[in-house]
Amino acid sequence: MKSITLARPTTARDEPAGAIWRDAAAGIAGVSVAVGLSELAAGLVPGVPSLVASVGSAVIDLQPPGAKELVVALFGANDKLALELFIVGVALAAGALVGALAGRWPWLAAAGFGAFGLLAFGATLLDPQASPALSAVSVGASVWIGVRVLTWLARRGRLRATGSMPSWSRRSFLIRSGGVVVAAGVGGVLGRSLIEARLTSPAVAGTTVPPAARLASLPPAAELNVQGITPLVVPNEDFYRIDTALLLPSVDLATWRLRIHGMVERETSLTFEQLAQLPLFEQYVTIACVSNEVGDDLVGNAKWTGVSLRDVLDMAGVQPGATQLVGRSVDGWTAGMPTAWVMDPAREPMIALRMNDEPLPIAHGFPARLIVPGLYGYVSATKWLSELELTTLEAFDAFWIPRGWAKEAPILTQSRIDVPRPATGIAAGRGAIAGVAWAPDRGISRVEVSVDGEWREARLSNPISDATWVQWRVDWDATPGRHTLAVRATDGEGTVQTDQRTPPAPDGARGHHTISVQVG
Ligand SMILES: Nc1nc2c(c(=O)[nH]1)N[C@H]1C(S)=C(S)[C@@H](COP(=O)(O)O)O[C@H]1N2
Ligand SMILES: [Mo]
Repeated sequence: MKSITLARPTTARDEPAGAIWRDAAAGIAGVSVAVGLSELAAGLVPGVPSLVASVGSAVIDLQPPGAKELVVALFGANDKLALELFIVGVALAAGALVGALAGRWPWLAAAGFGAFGLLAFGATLLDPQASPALSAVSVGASVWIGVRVLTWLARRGRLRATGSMPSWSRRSFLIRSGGVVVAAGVGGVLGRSLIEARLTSPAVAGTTVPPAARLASLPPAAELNVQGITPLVVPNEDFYRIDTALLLPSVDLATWRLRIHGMVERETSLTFEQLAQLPLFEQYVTIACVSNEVGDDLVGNAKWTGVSLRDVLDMAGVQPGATQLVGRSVDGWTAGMPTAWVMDPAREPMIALRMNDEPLPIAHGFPARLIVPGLYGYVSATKWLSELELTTLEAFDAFWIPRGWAKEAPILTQSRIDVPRPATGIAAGRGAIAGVAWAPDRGISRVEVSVDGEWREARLSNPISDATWVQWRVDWDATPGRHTLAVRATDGEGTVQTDQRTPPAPDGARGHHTISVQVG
C-alpha cells in the first residue's frame, strides 16, 4: 500500500495562521496582476487609460481645500512619482486585506475588487481624455483577472487543510505567488514605458509654423560672462516643468481645436492651421511658479513665438462685462486671469506655438499654450490649451483657487544667488557673486548684494525687456572664514524686494535669498 506522506502534519493550531498569510499574499498577487495588466493594456492600446494615473489625477483634483502642504508638493515631478507609488502601495495593502478576509468570506474577493474597480472607473470619468467605453473594458478585465488570480492562489494555498488535492508547500506557494507579482510588475513597468514613449515621441516634429513677422533679438550685453550663472535663455530641456498631469496629454493636431466661448459676441473655433496663419511674433518672457521657494529654480526665461492673444479674442469679440479670461486645457485644468490684465496694451499676452525656436515641447504645452507676462503660471500659463472662456471674476474659480491659492497673482519681485553655490567652499581671493533677478513685467532697476550685512551695488546685464529677468554680478575679495551673502532686487517701479519671509502659499514666497559660504 502506498502512503501519502505530508511534508508536515497539519495541526489545528498552525494552519489557520499559515492560511491567512497565504490569503493575504494571494490578494497582493491579485492586485498586482490587475494593476500590471491594466498598465500594459494602456501601453499597448492607445485610448486605454492608465488606471494608476487616473486615480492619481483624481486624488490631485479632489484634494481637500486648504491642504496646503499637499497642494505645494503636488506641483513637481518627484511628487508625481511618489503619488503614483503611494497609490500602488495602497492598492496592494487593500489587496492583502481583501485576500485575508476572503479566506473567511469568499464573496469578499469579488466584492472588494469590484469596489476598487468602480473607484478606478469613477476616476477615469474625471479625465476628459479617457474614453469611458475603453476604461470600462480595462477596469472590468482587470477586476476579473485579479479575482481569478486571488482565488487560484488562495485555493491552492489552503488545499492542505482540505486534503482534496496535492497541496503546494510553503516554498512553492511563495515561488508561485512571488512569480506572479514579479511578472505583473514587469508588465506594469513595460506598459508604463510604452505609454511614456508614445507621449514623448512627438507628432510635434511634423508641425509647421510659418516664420514670425516680428522677431525678437537680444540687446547687446544681454548676457554676463560668469561661470556657473543661470543662462539668460534657458534651453527647453533644462526648463522647469510644473503641472498636474501625471501623464502628458497627447494632442492629435487633426482634431485639436481652440474654442473661444462664454461672454463673447460670436463663439469661435480655430484649427491649429488657422491659428498658425494669424500674424506671428516672438518675445522673450520669464515665467515663474508660485510654489517656488526663495532661492529655488521654478522660474525660467525663454523665447516664445506665437499669436497675439488679443487678436484671437477680438475674433470672438469680448463682451464688456467679461472680467475674467479662463484658459482651459485638453485635460480639464484651468487658469483664470483678469481680462483687464490681458487687455492692457503695455503687455503682449500670447498663444505660444514655439519655444526657443522649436515646436512647443509636449511637456511645455504642445500644441499651444498661454504666455501672459507678469502673472504666475497657475493663473495664466495654460499648457495644452483647448478653450478660452470669457466669464466674470465672481462666476468662476480656476483649478488652484479653491485649493488655497490667491485668485489674482502677479509675479513677486525675486532674486537668486547662483554663484557661489549655496553651502559650498570657495577659495580666498577675487571672485564673483552672481545670479538672476526678476519682476515680470515691471522690470528690474537695481540689484544689491550684502556681504555679512554690508550692501553693495551689483552690475546688471542689459535687460531684454521688462517681461524678462536680468543677470547680475558683484566682484568681491573673498577673505578666509565664513560669510553670509544675501541679495535683493528693486523692480522697475522702484519698489525694493521685501526681506519679510513668507511661504509660497497663497500668493508667492517673499524674502531675500541668503546663503552661507566657507572661504579659504
Ligand atoms: N494644462 C496645464 N497648464 C499648466 C499647469 C497645469 O497644471 N496644467 N500648471 C501651470 C503652472 S502652475 C506653471 S508654474 C506653468 C509651468 O510651465 P512650464 O511647465 O512650461 O514651466 O504651467 C502652468 N500651466
Ligand atoms: Mo506653478
